[in-house]
Amino acid sequence: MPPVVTNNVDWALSELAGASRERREIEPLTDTWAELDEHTAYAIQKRLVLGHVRDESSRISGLKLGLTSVAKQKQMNVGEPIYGLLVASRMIGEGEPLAIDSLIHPKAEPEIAIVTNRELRGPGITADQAREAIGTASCAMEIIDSRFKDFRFTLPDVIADNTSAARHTISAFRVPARDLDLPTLGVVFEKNGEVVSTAAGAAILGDPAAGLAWLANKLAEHGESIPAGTVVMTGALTDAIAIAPGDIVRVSIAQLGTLTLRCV
Ligand code: OOG
Ligand code: MG
Repeated sequence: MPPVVTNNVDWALSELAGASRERREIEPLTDTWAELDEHTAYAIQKRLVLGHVRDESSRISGLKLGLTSVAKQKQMNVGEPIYGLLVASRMIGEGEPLAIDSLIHPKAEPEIAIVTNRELRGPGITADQAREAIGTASCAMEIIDSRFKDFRFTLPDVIADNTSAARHTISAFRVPARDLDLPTLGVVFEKNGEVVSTAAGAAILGDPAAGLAWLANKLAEHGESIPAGTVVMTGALTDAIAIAPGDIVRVSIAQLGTLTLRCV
């Protein structure tokens, strides 16, 4: 129970940090703190992540979008996108295995990662402007690991939990965006050699560029922009799938190649 209202943020931070440290599920923050709002949740997210930044390896290395596809919004019963922070030390290099026992109840999801080539500062950024700001695109995978039991959460809960971000892996093969039509790129997601789902880039709000525009405009509400050279994971293209030791998950995206992750 949060002791007094002014200490709710500290209470939320200690709940979230404790869950990760001890690898245990917790109840949604809003079960106890029903008034937690989006703005406060983003402030908690920032403090949660920055609290861990002690050296270069734990610095913030990019941004991520979440719940940008209809598949994910339906799966999680949430109606709008969210953003979170990527941390350098949580990146899995290509070919490196994922240690499942370092996480609570991880799931994998296929994504397109982009790198911006100019600053994007909202409000009022359009998808056309955002598309111009995409320098390269790559095949990527995110490992999400909500701290909340059964991935049950409201929007403020998942925002405070840094949008379930646990690990991410991005192919080193970066394709110049001017050579691509992101919405029409086909996506195949496989687990242990079987296709579990398919999608196209358009799963992300019709166009990953629309996701990037949403991000620029959302950050503007907090007085922030997307600097040039920012890595952005644009959100899951399909439902996330549970993974266990021994599983091999693979994302293939037309023109962007293939990314394989081995779980141990
Ligand atoms: C929230 C994070 C969603 C995505 O790509 O849609 C996300 C969750 O589903 O736990 O990262
Ligand atoms: Mg994701």
